[in-house]
Amino acid sequence: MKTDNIFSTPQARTDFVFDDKVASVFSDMINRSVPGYATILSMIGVLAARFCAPGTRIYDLGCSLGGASLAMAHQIAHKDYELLAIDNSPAMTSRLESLLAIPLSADLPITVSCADICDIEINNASVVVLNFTLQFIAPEKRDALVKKIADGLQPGGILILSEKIRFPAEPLNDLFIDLYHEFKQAQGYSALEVAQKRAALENVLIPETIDAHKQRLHNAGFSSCDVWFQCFNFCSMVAVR
Ligand code: GEK
Repeated sequence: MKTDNIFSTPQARTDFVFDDKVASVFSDMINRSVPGYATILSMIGVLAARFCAPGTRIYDLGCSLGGASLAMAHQIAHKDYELLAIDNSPAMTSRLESLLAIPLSADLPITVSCADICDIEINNASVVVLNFTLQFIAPEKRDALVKKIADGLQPGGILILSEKIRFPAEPLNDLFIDLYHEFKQAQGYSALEVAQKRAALENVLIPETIDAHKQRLHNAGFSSCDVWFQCFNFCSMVAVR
């Protein structure tokens, strides 16, 4: 795994993008930046194994290098499903295609597409995954995307929604952000790397509160939803159609 040192030297502030430089170190970056990432992936596999009905589709929206897709494909016992892994970064999808070309992955029912998830159709789904992707979608497009997912899911199907979150109480919000920065330094990132990455994400990753997510899921037609994982300002929810 190539080490992420993208923000290790002083640089002019620019908005974060999922380009080739990021894609080349992405596994290291996300493992050291999202508390509980490996656990979340593994449990997405457990959830998918429970909910993936034969003859249906799974959508991994904003799949990056396919961490969630691979966790699901390795844990679902049957092969009677189609897993659509979608990302709008060509640097990510081309790498994922190469990863899937190895003999060990050859019979996994995964199809990779490079597309904007706001433009695709979703139908006959039993499982949809937005693992730290909705936070990068423009806030005004989020309601329509979540509604499209709800409409494309079969009754009883699930959306797994993982997000960086913000807290309504300012002191608690500040505390969790501070503890998160301590976590990043414990993962080997310097104070400069933490500060420069934070600045680069400021206009790009827009977190919302858990209540705002629950309200949107409810409005979209999900019958129930709740948090199944949380660590500081990172959480994962499951919503049942
Ligand atoms: C994982 N889910 O490892 N359409 C498609 N993809 C998009 C869009 C869009 N409109 N906007 C952003 N992305 C992955 C991790 S990373 C999270 C997801 C992170 C993609 C973007 O290109 C990137 O690959 C991904 O969403 C977000 O389980 O880096 O914190």
